[in-house]
Amino acid sequence: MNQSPVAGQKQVLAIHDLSCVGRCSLTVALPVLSACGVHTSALPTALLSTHTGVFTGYHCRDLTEDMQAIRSHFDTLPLHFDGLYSGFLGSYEQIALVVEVLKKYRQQSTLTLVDPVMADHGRLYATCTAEMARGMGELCRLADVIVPNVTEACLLLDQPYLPHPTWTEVQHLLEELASRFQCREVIITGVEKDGLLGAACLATEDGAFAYAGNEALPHVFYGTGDVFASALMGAMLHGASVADATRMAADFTHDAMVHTLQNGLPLHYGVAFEQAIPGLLKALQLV
Ligand code: PXL
Repeated sequence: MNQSPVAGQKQVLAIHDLSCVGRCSLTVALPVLSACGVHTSALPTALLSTHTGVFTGYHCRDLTEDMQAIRSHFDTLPLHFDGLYSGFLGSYEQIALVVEVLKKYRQQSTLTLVDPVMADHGRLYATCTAEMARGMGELCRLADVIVPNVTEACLLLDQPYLPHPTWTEVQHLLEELASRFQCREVIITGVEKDGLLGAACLATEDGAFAYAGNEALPHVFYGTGDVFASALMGAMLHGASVADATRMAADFTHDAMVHTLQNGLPLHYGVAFEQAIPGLLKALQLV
């Protein structure tokens, strides 16, 4: 029983929660990566009725025990992944398990992307403890690419939150993250520059910084980090450089926000990335 891929088709393991309502984590990663032609398998970390960003009274089940059982079964299968992509975790104990999974499937050519989902706007998410935040650093150490937002970048570096970092401060954060976690590429999302909002990246190979921004929209959106990181993963698996992938993912995320506003959709259900998929596929030259 071989997991033989369709010729040239990339395979990814997405390690995120399943939030039943409110586009984020797996309900973003699976459709976005599938649209990019990537065969995507899932290792769910938690089951929630909604995301935790705005809703209250949500159901949340930590799936650590199930993950152990799933991993044991995976161990009996001839699985191969070209990409490993982790995000929101359900417990501190899970971090050691995810570390083992990344180590098991990581090879020379595997793209390991860790989104250290734990906080935004200077505050930890409701289910994330300070212990978990520290543990996220262990995952980052195993990554080729990390995608924190500004709050997460500051937390990973044990430094006070910078609400509006200057470009020089952003460059410093990128360099510090690359050096502390030994990542090949570092991207920080939610970066303001010259009146735009977007993402900044550093490719350590040539030390080049890049920025991809769009008009800042005066609203609070949810799940946009997942929309960005999933598109970034799809683009990088298609061979895009980190700077090009950052531009495509930033445009895709911005498009999804614009569609959400244009259609008058409620913001707490996440952004309408579905409408932005044709543009992403065009940018990737897949259509
Ligand atoms: O988008 C990050 C995210 C993922 N999963 C859950 C969340 C959040 C952000 O709030 O609550 C459950």
